Amino acid sequence: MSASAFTTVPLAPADPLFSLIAAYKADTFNKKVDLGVGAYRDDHAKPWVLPVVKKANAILYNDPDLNHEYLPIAGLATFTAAAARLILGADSPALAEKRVTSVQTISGTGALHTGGRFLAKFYARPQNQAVYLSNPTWANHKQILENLSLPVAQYPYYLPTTRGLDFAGLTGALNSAPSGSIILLHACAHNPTGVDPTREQWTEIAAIMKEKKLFPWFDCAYQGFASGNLDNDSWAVRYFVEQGFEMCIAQSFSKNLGLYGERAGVFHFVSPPSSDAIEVTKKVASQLAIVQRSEISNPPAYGARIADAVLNDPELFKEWTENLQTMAGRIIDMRAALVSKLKELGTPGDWSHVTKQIGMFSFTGLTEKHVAVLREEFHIYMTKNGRISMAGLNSHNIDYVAAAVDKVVKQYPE
Ligand code: IK2
Repeated sequence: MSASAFTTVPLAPADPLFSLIAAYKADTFNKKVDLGVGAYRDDHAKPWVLPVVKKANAILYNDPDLNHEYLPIAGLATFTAAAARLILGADSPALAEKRVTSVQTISGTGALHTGGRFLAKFYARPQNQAVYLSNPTWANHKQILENLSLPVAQYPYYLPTTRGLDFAGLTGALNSAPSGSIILLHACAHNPTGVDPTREQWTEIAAIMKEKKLFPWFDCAYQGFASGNLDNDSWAVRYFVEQGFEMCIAQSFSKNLGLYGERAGVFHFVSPPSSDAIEVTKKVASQLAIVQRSEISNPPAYGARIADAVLNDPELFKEWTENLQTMAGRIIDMRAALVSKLKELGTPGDWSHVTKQIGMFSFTGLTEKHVAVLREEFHIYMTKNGRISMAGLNSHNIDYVAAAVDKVVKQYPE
């Protein structure tokens, strides 16, 4: 007989992405390629510490006043304020009217969790309306929200036939979602598809959501990564604010500052313009503080200090925008290179979606079988759904990857 009270605990499957990372690390083949993890790599497949982050690090290291005291419950105020200006725009009416409250979180995942906890506790959903997630979406969305007992539903997003946006499906779902439903939207560089709505489509999405009284919740993990321009990549968020929505934003600095392991993120709540907006915002801030205190007490300091230094120093900020262009530019070059190599090889299929898609990922359309063979025979790692992290490609492995893709697609036609 077992001595444990937990014998009935079911064995959970390992996280697919982190298992993929571990399998890649354990692979000893010298030409192995990691197209799995959504983390930027340089042209030698190495993690890239942004030069501006190195500078900010040096400033912190040499600061005689730096200590390791607790941050306030809501985090480093100069960082969260700069983060709000970054996503909303420095001239945002919501900021001018003090309708925004921001709390530092354990990166984007923490921002989703904190936001979800707050919404589960305080957002009135008399018919138990769901949080709608795009189909597909970042796998962790569902898991985070279900852990908070928030019901989740899906809206169509991706059309395999065009490898683009299923706009009719998306707008159809918004039109039929019960009023008060929460709609989780990727602010830019949609994960996993790399497919973003155009500005005209965002405008239409906002109009439907306004009419149907749907609650927007933006997840922004890739600002600056999609187009290389921070303002362009937050256009949708700013447009929704301009339209007077009450909304939430989960913001991550993992990718755009390369601070993956430092866990720097922010959750923002924006009240709609109204005579009691400041009061509502204050009340929300007070409750977010309770959520934070009870869950993590106060957020981690180091990554936030680095981000703070970069965001608040005009020279470092300028250098950051150049670093972002280096990353986004290399990814865009790799998209073009992959398509051109596949065309050269006469690989069956139209690969133009790879250059049309944007941000860290491409949803290639490779099947599960292709993915499995690429891994087993060629040691090329990607998620089962055929998503590739474009940053895993470089001038040294692109020929190898294109030739392997060509081979499997020819060998196993869809
Ligand atoms: N939201 C989205 C849409 C994300 O893609 C991520 C990061 N995902 O990166 C892993 C991968 O898919 O390869 C996050 C939120 C959360 O990011 P973090 O908690 O690292 O800031």
